[in-house]
Amino acid sequence: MPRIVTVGAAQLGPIARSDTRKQVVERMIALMNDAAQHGCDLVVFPELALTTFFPRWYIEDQAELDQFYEREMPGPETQPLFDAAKRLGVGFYLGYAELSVEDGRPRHFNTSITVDKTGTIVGKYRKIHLPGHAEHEPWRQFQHLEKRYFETGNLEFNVFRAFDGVIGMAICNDRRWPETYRVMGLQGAEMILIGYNTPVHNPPAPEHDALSHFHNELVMQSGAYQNGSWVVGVAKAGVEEGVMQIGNSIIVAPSGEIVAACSTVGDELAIARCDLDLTKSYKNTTFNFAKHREPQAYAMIVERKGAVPPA
Ligand code: ING
Repeated sequence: MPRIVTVGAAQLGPIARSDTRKQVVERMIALMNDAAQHGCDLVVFPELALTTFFPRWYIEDQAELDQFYEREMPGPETQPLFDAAKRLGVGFYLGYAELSVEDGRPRHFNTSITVDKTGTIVGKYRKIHLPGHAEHEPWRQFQHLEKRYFETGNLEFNVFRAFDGVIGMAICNDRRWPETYRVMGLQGAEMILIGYNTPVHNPPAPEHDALSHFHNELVMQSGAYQNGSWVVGVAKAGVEEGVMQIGNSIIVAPSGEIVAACSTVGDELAIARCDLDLTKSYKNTTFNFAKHREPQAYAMIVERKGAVPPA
């Protein structure tokens, strides 16, 4: 019996600072309804999907800043998403800003969860690769203060069983780092879910702006192929509070081929029937880690003192 998971990349267009969570959740449930009508088992929403991408601003007032975080999941405003999952039989990946109290102190994380068809949270992840900067940098057209507003994730890269397969999660900048995919690939990941908010313009390297779609696809296609895994990448897209963010949401097969893509920068659902057993064609051959990887060799190289200094 083939293990087919029908996945909807549920891209969101811009979310204004003034948009309420109720308004955003209604947009998300509309996408879930559409997904259910097309037989989806799972939809993937973007990173920080409940609010505008607030790290673009330098916000000094902690109370104002904390308004962008969720203190509970589900909470009153997000419970309708969990109800919809159960009603429709469609699970979801959700990215959000998490404010929790741990070790007796407030903790702030850029977090994602996966919820199954019964409306149960089956996986949680906190973003490890936090891009940007921690201090106000007025020279930038817009800030990218994830290093100020979030702590480095403390839940590692884990995989979990759901939707009849082995599922992993990452968030935005994580997708640019090969280690993200390999750590989950070594745990047998068959599908890696990733939400992102990616401005076209990268102030430290404007020469990369024209390559933003190419780099987005490159990293997810290579991560998928080199670990024999499906990869689903979903954007918060469009001009959001004056900042153009890429769309380019895609579903990538273990072959590295893009099998579904969004073509707008608004709310859009791109759907693919993903055969989880297709992963075996790569995990059992080219990327049979037990047969072909040489971790001892890598360890030896890593042990060698320092890198060759650039010319
Ligand atoms: N956003 C961007 C991302 O990694 C970025 C940051 C943009 C890095 C462009 C490099 C180039 O897609 C988040 N939220 O990580």
